[in-house]
Amino acid sequence: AAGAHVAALVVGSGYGGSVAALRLAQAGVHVHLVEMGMAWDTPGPDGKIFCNTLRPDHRSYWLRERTKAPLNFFLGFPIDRDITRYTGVLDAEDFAGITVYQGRGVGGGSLVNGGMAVTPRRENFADILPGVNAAEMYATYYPRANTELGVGTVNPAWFDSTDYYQYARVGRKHAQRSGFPFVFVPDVYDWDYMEREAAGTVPKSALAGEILYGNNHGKKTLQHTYLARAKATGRVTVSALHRVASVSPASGGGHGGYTVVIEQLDTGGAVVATKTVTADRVFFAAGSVGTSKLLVKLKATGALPALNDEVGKGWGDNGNVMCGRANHVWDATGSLQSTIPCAGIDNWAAGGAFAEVAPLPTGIETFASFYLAITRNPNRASFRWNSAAGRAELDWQTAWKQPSIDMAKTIFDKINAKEGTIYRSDLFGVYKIWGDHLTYHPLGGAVLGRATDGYGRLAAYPGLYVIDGALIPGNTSVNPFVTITALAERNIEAIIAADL
Ligand code: FAE
Repeated sequence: AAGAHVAALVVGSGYGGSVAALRLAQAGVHVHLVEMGMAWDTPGPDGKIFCNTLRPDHRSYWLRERTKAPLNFFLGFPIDRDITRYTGVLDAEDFAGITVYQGRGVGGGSLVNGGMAVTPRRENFADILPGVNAAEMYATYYPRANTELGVGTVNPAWFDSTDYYQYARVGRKHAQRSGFPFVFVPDVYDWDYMEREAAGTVPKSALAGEILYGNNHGKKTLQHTYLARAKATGRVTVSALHRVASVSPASGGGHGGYTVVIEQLDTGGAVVATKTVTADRVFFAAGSVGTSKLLVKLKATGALPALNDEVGKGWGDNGNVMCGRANHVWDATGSLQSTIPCAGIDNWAAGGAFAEVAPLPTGIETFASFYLAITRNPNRASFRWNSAAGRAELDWQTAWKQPSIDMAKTIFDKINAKEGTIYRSDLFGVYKIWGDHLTYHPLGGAVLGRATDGYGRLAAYPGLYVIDGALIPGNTSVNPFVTITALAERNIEAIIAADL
């Protein structure tokens, strides 16, 4: 309602926002959680909340007339199809040199991601965030994040016997024959549930191709973990399909809090109402891209002019690059594939390459091994406000993926040489080997200790904080959400102790 006042307003309901909401509420603070995407708590006409990866409908993409699948070709043919424009769960947000995939809805990226829940090696963490006490992170905040998120690992005996991980066992064989360490990767998918899916005693999700546009069962998304506990406090109000458009000091500054302008959206993406709320504190948790875009806009348009010049900078793609390999006919990867990746190839020894053995759940035998590599890539981009166009732009260039391709080749050139195999060139276009046009892991744009103080405070504006992936300077060396969660746990604890 107009003129409403809230103690704490959280912008976005992904990992950072969910941690902030829970911990503030537990400390007795009333929280208004504002999320631009849908609530994703109501089944559609088919009885399901989310649609299947193989049969995308209007629920799949955020405001698109055509799907934009990360693997957009098969055997050289485009696989995208027309859909009805709708506030779907996956945003494929196009910038000049890169498409950035993000979750949209209550639960943020947890709604669409693979659930791979990886704690980085301590020495890598110390390189990436040298200003953060690593001993504290590994003794307290990483364990806390892992517990709250419900992280677990596949039962190795089941892994060895199920048809659904044949593709990963082929990946293991090839990795080991080339001398690479092969590791199981923890995940927040309920592994017991997956075994029951295989046994046919519960509805299938991961074993029925669900992942990219949401899982109807099995995955412990934030809706089932942090957000469920936050709501149970009775102090958290969630507004879905509401987008924060502006934050500025109320009554010209001082201690009057902040005026937050919120746009209510319909499922076609149109603004149907504009509301104004006053908040004592605002936590930016709109994700690396969402928070960066908001902050550069608010600085440039005069709403928050004293934000420092580091705002918008230090953005990276976590070194994401994808590729496929064509196997011999005796190395079939299986027509049945679990969508949940559970293992990977570690060649961090080469200076920075980890490749998850990813599923290619097409429902038919492809003889393909598919990988998402996370690599060390030093390139960083910036968000800038384009006042003529009225939008924030990112200056990433596709060619900046080359260090990631070079790193990924330290793994796959060797495996191909050993196995006598070649790269697939039909998955990302016609004769295109590398998926170098996208990232799943946007990071940075409001880097800890640069755009903010050492705990995410936007120092020029008491009561404004960043608490999401924007704090991390472009790379985590592994899949990022455990680190985003652990860092948020660390920061909110300090903020509650010192500021409230
Ligand atoms: P995020 O989860 O993106 O949440 C931000 C929320 O803010 C979203 O719900 C937005 O809709 C909302 N929002 C944005 N702007 C506004 C606004 N102006 N007003 C209101 N709300 C707004 O941020 N990571 C892993 O660790 N393991 C994986 O296996 C993995 N797989 C992935 C697969 C896919 C396909 C994708 C897209 C991502 C994957 N990720 C994975 C990345 C992970 O989901 C991501 O790093 C986190 O979700 C980022 O968390 P944040 O809290 O920063």
